[in-house]
Amino acid sequence: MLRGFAVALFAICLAVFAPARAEAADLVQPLGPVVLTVHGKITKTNRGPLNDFDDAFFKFGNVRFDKAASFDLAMLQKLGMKTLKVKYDTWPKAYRFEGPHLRDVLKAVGATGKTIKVYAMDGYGAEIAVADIERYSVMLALKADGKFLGLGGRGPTWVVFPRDHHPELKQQDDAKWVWSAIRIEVE
Ligand SMILES: Nc1nc2c(c(=O)[nH]1)N[C@H]1C(S)=C(S)[C@@H](COP(=O)(O)O)O[C@H]1N2
Ligand SMILES: [Mo]
Repeated sequence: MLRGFAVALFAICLAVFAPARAEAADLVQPLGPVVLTVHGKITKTNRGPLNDFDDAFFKFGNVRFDKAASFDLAMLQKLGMKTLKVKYDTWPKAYRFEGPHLRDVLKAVGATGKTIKVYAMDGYGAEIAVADIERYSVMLALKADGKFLGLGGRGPTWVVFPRDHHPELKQQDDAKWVWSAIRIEVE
């Protein structure tokens, strides 16, 4: 009787605390080259402050953070690769993109902010409302037509909106379609 009670109590404790612990678990360490760094209002991280020597490229861009979530390609792929076919008016053809949804990237880092700023290698940055990321399933594309987006091209990541699926997105220009994106600041 007492033993049964103890077992039940243990099971309840597991049920109550296990999900909370899973939520709080930090990200794994990237094994391959880091292609995306997320910082700002996030609760899950896997690295400490920017180091002036090691993080030379970020230092060059006057980037600052105390902790961040760094992703290699495998970590981004593990968030769940989605597919999206898009033809922008000015493009020569339609592309079939593959990558995680931005909402899943934000979920993985425990983002709590209302807007994000996506920055590219050339210093370009664009603000995107988290509400739009939720509503439109905005993609962080890693691949186009089966090939990884590379450095010197539009890679390592490219923000792509499902503009052919929503009439209101058709009116929007592509200022928020940041290519060569390497950093996201959650605000
Ligand atoms: N990295 C990066 N991404 C960017 C930009 C940029 O200057 N750098 N310009 C944005 C703007 S304002 C537009 S209109 C489109 C331009 O896309 P294009 O390079 O195919 O002309 O990319 C968007 N993404
Ligand atoms: Mo633009």
